[in-house]
Amino acid sequence: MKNLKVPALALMMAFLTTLTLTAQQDYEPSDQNLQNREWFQDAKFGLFVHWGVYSIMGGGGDQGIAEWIMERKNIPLNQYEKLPGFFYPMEYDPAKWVAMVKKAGMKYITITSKHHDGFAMFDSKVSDYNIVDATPYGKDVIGMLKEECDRQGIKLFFYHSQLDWHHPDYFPLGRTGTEIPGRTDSGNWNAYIDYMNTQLTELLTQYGEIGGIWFDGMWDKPDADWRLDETYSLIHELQPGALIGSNHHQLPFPGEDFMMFERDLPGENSMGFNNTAISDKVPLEMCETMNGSWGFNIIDENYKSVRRLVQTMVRAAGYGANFLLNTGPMPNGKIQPENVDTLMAIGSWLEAHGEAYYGTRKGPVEPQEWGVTVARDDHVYVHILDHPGGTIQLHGFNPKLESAVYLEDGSKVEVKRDKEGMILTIPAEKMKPIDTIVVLRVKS
Ligand code: FHN
Repeated sequence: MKNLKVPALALMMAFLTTLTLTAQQDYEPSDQNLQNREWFQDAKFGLFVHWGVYSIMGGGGDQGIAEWIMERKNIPLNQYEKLPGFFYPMEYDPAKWVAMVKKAGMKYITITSKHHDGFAMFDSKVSDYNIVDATPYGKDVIGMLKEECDRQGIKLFFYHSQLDWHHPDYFPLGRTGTEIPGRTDSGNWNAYIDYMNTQLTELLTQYGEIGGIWFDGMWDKPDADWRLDETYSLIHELQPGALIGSNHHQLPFPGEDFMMFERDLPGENSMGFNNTAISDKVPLEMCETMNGSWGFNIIDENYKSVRRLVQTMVRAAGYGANFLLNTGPMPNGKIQPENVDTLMAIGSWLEAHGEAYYGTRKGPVEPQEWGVTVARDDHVYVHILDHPGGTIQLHGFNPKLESAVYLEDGSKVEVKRDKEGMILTIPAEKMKPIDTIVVLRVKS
């Protein structure tokens, strides 16, 4: 979110509290929805995809989030509208994308159906400003991806921006994009919400069963009536199993099925907008970039290391949160090779250590500087991420054990106990560069 200062944040929070009243108050998740929430938490790891006509500009030579270029450079509306005319991703191969996702150990994809620039990356009938009607490519990249996801057993979610810098009825304007020349100076807000609901209906009826909708952008208009009740009811009526989440940085509103944290672990607030409690009612998800941008940025080489990303993924699991790792595909339709390399390395790590990750939930010991615990059935996995070796106290956790071994080689781990809980002794030579995993089998 752009330059969000503290007073603005406070205002936004106050508004969002009143918004909960208009969300889907009487919502009872269907059985399918509850099952999907379990699936989601078991699945744990997904690919976030920010792909749009902004990708052509590759961030325009600036560091920073490239999908905001229309706003950052104040590109006049009628000039930005030329971009779709250049969008021809001739190397787009959804079969390759999905195969890559599987090799990376990911179980779902969340792709931008529409970002803040208002351009629909799917076949929309309600406006021509979409990939089929406005680009020479003329194909529904999202429909193609969905077919491949179905074929290869990957779930597909849609990121959908409620904020829209392009639509003439997105008026009064919000906090962002006010300097973009050519934006509307009048408009019918309710007509905009109708338009958004029509596009959502298209997304929920054209592609078979989807994973859910990942909303973003309400924060742009802290005083608007977003008619959330209607939108959420519509989604749950069309696909009761679809999971709804919204990146409004608040505890979930009624009608929402999961809660997300942007570029911060739950409870952290390095970004300045994750200043919220952590829900214990719905599944959690953390999203993260591989460099500093969501959309493709041609100059940003500030890539996070595999070690850092795996450790963040594992730490997120220690809070009970999924990890949604982003890539910004290039305008030719290929995934950046640097990102592919990183994903393959994470995939190899997961192949060897996935037992201690997939299907787990937050463990019995609160996340610590040294690492986290996660649990599945009678197994507790202790992930030691940042520790020189020596003793590790598991505060408040002292059950009888069947066994305590290293995941790596099955050898025994020395366990002592005191009144604080269990103490593991990990010799320095047993420490792994990314994650040293101890498997505790608890006696029932
Ligand atoms: O403004 C967007 C941004 O471009 C990106 O989509 C991220 C992803 O979480 N969300 C917004 C900022 O909060």
